[in-house]
Amino acid sequence: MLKAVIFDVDGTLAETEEVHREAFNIVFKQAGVGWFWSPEQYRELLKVTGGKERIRHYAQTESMTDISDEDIASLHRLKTMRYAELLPHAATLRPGVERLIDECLSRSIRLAIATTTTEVNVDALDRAVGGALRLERFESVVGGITVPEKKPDPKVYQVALEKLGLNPDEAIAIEDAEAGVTAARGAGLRCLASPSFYTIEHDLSKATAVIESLADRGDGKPVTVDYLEMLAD
Ligand code: XBP
Repeated sequence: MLKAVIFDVDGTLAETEEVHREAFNIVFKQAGVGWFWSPEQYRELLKVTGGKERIRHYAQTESMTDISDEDIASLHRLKTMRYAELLPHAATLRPGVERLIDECLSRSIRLAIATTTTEVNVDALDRAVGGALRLERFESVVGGITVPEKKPDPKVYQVALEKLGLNPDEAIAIEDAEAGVTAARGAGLRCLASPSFYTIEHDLSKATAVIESLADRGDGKPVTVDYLEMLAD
């Protein structure tokens, strides 16, 4: 029986990756490191999950071996601040997200978040969309600070399940990216996947089902709680 839905954030709740990219680039410019991530580059760089990990990976590809963990942490801290400033001008929830959250709440389906992004970014997203996420009704928000092991590691989903006190067969994950699907499946969860702007070419074949969006499964019908309950491995 379905008791909870665990949502990914970036690309699943909202198309936020362009905002992350812009925030990274502003901070790189201010810091004078001479880096700029184009959308094409960023598509590749997204294979490295987590902002700090992405910066470290890029520094290595640029042969910048003397960059310290403190330098990376400082760039990332500034990027998180910049992201929160940019978000209100850019964020809208993806189609069908608000409707599904409302239906879950009205049917006593519990809600949680499992993301690699920094936890404060989830609050920033809820504020940017005027509280439409209903974040105060989510029982747990597990992110990259709580769980340093980033997706595709299943840890973030395992911790979300622990916090809910549920077995994997009592919940379902909603994801947009290959690493996220791998993480959810690794934790034993069913996983509904809906590709986003940056993950359109990802291999989502490990998902229980792949749909266009939460508003349109591909046949014009939205994702409902009944549909989620029906999804089985
Ligand atoms: C997506 C990510 C994140 C963001 C950056 O996370 O890979 O790393 O791009 O976030 P998810 P931070 O899809 O799991 O929400 O800079 O805060 O790490």
